[in-house]
Amino acid sequence: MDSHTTDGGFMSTSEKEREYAMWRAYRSIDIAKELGTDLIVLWLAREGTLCAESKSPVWATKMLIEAINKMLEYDANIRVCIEPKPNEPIDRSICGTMGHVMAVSAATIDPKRVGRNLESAHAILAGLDPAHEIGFAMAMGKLMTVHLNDQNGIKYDQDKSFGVENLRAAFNQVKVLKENNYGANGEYVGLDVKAMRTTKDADSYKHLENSLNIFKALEAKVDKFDYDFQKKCVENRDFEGLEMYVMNLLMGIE
Ligand SMILES: [Mn+2]
Repeated sequence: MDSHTTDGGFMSTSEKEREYAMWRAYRSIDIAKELGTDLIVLWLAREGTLCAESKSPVWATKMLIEAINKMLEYDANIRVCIEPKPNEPIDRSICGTMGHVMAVSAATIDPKRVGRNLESAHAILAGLDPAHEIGFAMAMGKLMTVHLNDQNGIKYDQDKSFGVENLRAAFNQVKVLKENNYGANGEYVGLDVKAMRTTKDADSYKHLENSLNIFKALEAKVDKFDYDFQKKCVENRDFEGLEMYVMNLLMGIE
């Protein structure tokens, strides 16, 4: 909302405003240090274009890498955790998916300190499956934190309660996290969820409770998952059977 960042931060077309964005990034690092954390989540809200011809995507991508390098240089311990999103509030973002994060990370001066925060809704907005985005990031050792929520298709970022739109996709997110023991190294799984516009003040924590309860219920479903049956289905190439098994598990039909 700051008037300095109307046209973006690190890739604003104004040099003065790019300097402001760096000042704000350094201040955030100072605050992180005060709070005793080394993790900075970078949600690149306005880093992209509203008018496609207003800036070169080549230049803008290089500006982003340069800004991250400056942050890495400013503090030798800070880790930069990019939360990619393909659009909104910007029309075309520069760093939209896990693949983009991998490439940006590799181009910085210290790739081990640059990783990703997966948000379920942002993956869905990019037309991708959140569980696969989680899996890809984990395979690359880049999943620094997770923001779970849900999203009804490709429209504005909804931050719905976890699992309320696509229970099977939510199940698979919990499954990939549990199977790979996510959290064993102190990582957090967060909920990035918003109350519905119609919610009364007295109910304003319900969406958090609901998300947590759905997560826990899906954890119990993952614990019940019959890996022997899955193996048999895979050996017999009976994926219809496996799919129906998953649906029955989720519907509570034993
Ligand atoms: Mn988020």
